[in-house]
Amino acid sequence: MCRVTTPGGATDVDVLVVGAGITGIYQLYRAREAGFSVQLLEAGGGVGGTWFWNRYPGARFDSESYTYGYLFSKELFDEWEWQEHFAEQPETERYLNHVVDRFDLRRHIRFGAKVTSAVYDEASGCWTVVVDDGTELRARYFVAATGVLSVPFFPDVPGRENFRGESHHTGLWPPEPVDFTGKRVAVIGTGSSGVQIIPVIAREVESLTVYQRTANWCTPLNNRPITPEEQRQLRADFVAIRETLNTSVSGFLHPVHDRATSDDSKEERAAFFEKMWNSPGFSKLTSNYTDLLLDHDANAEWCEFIAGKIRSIVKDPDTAAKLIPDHRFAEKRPPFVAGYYETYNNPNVSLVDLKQTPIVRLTEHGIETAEGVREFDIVVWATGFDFGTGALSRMGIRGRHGLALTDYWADGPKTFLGVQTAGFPNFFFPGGPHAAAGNNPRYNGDQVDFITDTLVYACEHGYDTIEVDPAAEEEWTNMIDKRASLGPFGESSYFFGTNIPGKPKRYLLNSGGRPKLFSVIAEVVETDYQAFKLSRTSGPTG
Ligand code: NA7
Repeated sequence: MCRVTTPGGATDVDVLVVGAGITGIYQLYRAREAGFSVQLLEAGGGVGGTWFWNRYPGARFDSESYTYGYLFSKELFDEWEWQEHFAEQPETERYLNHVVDRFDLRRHIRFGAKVTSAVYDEASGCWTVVVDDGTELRARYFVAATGVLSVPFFPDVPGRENFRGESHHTGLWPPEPVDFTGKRVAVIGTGSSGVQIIPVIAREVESLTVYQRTANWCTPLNNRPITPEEQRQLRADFVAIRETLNTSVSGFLHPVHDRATSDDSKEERAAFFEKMWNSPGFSKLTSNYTDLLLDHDANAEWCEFIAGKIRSIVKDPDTAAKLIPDHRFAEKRPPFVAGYYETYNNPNVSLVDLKQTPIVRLTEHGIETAEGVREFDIVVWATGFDFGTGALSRMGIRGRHGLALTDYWADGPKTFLGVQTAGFPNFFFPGGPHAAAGNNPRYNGDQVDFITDTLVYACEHGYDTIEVDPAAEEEWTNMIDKRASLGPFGESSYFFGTNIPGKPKRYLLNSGGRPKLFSVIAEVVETDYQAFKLSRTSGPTG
């Protein structure tokens, strides 16, 4: 039984978790099961994290539901019947509420509690965390599970505050439904969120104008209900599914292809691309030709295949041309869609290409571009997030000698395993910068498991202070930088932070994926946590 906190001692709680998203909930569960006292603070009014805030119409998984949900309990896996291969946001929010109640976690969670500062105290080895209502909590371990896509980005468009109609960001969607019926609506942004909401609201609005800066390579999600037979099979295959997911580089079930484009004739390639087009979600990335992301011609041929699809779906050739990207496939994170291109055949839907006619400003009643003003009742900002470091850099985190995390990371994040940074003892951030790329809950879960095991190890060996060795941090961070170009994504993607003005251009993911994470974790364990400085700051344990 690991307990660090003593009644009336230096801390209120052993482990303070911030964020009730899928990672924070799991961290709460694991730390409590290990015997620590745990408190979770959540800024929102309910659990879900991403699946609480992104409640815009059409928001849904593009990882398969049963590969995204938790795998730590077979009973949980058995009893929760996902309705669709790619669940919509309300189902996911219900699922996460079910998990919290099933494992009696709600009593450890405080909602509406936004952290404004978190400061390390060297004398006691504890963190003092302040909430926006002024409450202070002292914790031995501070775990920020605050997510990588949790700080919505609003571009600095002149006059944005002047618009007098309704404005909503997809990542900050209101709990009460937005009524689009008969409204003139603008959607700015055509990333994964924009292309999800566009076809859904197009059915309700009077008119829809899409403001697109960069076209994206969208391919069909190919979602469908899970049949009763599939439900039975999923349960029968639980162990095999978990094994496949736990050994997969990106945390998906999709099998890796064994052929390069040059292994097939032109006709065979066309047939294979058709198969990819009809395959579910991310398999277009994970199960495509092995040279797709490495060979320019291979990538260009797949792009030309998708461009052909766009031309065949979208009736107006000018609109189709605007919808065809000029970057390679996977330069940006590819979105998956249902009826997106078809939407542009509706007479009430139009597309503005911001590369030809940039936004000049927002007026009180609409949007002005180089071609004039269009008036709207509702403007939807689907303009993305401050990825990776956004939330961590807004929490007032200070480590040893009062060093601000934002100063230490001024040139980009420095981490070990994407879980700790030197000079900030007892602070962990699973699911933050330098995690792997792929199905988030899988590798975020790996990090939570590692953090919990580390806390238990420290506790069992009489330590209560854990701080990564700067040399280990440097090695991991160099590995991230060195392998940045090996990842699927390009420098114009938000994975390099380039969507945020002024943000340093650094790769924010671990291109080594889960295999690299697992191999370094194994080394850490074999060497008795040599990558960390373990010490004792407080008195005897309670
Ligand atoms: P994304 O993928 O970052 O997309 C944001 C979109 O907003 C993208 O099309 C941007 O164009 C556009 N954008 C950003 N700034 C502007 C300005 N100033 N003017 C016009 N358009 C702009 O965010 P999403 O929310 O769609 O998806 C994020 C993740 O959520 C996604 O990857 C999934 O994991 C779920 P740009 O490409 O920068 O030219």
